Amino acid sequence: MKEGAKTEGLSLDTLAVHAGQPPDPVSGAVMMPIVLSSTFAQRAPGEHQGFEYGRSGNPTRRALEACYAALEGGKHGFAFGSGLGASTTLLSLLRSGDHVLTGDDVYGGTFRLLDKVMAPLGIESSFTDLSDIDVVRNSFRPNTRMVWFETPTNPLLKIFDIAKIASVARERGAIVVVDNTFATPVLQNPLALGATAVLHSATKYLNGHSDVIGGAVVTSDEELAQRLAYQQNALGAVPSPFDCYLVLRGIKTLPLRVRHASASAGIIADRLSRHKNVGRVIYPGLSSHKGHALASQQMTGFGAMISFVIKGGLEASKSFLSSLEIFACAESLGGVESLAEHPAIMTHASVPEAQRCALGIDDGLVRLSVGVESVDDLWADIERALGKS
Ligand code: P1T
Repeated sequence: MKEGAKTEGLSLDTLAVHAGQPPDPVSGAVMMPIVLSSTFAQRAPGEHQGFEYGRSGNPTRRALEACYAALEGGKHGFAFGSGLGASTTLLSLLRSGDHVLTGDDVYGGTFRLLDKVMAPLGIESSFTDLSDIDVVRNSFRPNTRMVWFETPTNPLLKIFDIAKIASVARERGAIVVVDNTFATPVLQNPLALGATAVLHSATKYLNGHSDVIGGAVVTSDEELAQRLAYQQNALGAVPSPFDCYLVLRGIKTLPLRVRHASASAGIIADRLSRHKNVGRVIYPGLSSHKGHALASQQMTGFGAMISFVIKGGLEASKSFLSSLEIFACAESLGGVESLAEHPAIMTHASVPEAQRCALGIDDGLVRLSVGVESVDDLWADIERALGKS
């Protein structure tokens, strides 16, 4: 796509391939070059061509940031060295005495950041089920500056109403951050629904090949963007040019991967819900899911994450996870390859046991990230392993 070509009105499939990446004006290279230089020559002190020092800005990173912004329909994109680097940078905008109203079910590392790092700095968080808008309204405090939630949540796949929460937050003067890692911009657009900022662990679907740790924030709020740009440079949690290149490359197939994996997840969730060794199946596409109606309206698909309870508790879930042959038993999600994990022992070990139990992250709970392999092969793998659980 030519430099300066209009991107307005283009579909996500086109933006994923082209956004932020016109052919290189020097060589005509169609793929974004990886500019490794850590510093950029200035004609005279202060006279540069848009880049000074690699932490402050880099051409490959700039392309990725433009691509992030285009995918989420925002004006400003920011790339980080991890999802938690993105979270830390956003949270660093708060001051001691501020309160963050947070969803009750969040990635364990996000919980740890809020509970063990931000709280001692005087930034308090309360973890609340945001499914009921009256509860949301009543959970605001005079010092609530930020509402922070995932939807679907990790690992219980709760669905929260972005538009309603954003409308209450606007009345109260708080900004809304939606972690869109599980849905991706293919299935859900939080900014269009009123969120102030969207956050991603780019490690997951955006990169999509389990070979980069990265993070993203997108916003159209000018003041927030200015402050974020300052903090991004001041805190320095930035990605390498090579990682930016890999994520740009991964994003080109994001819509294809997400749609394919989501279709497979729908089939697998349905089959799981009829299996005798399986208890509760949590998948927003099932009509039994509490958030099914909202997900049908807020998302354009139900995603490729499934959580379910294996009958027989810890022993059965451990045996299932070690019997899988195609699914790898590993943390993370959103890659082309299918993964399975045990949230209580693995990704959510930093959430205190009592809180985990209250939420339903119990010993029998297993989380699947469905990849792009043949759904029949994946189901055969699950069925075989369930036979051994
Ligand atoms: O791992 P990192 O790129 O720093 O991203 C953190 C993060 C943020 N938000 C969500 C919703 C996430 O799921 C994650 C990371 N999650 C895992 C590693 C996991 O297996 O759930």
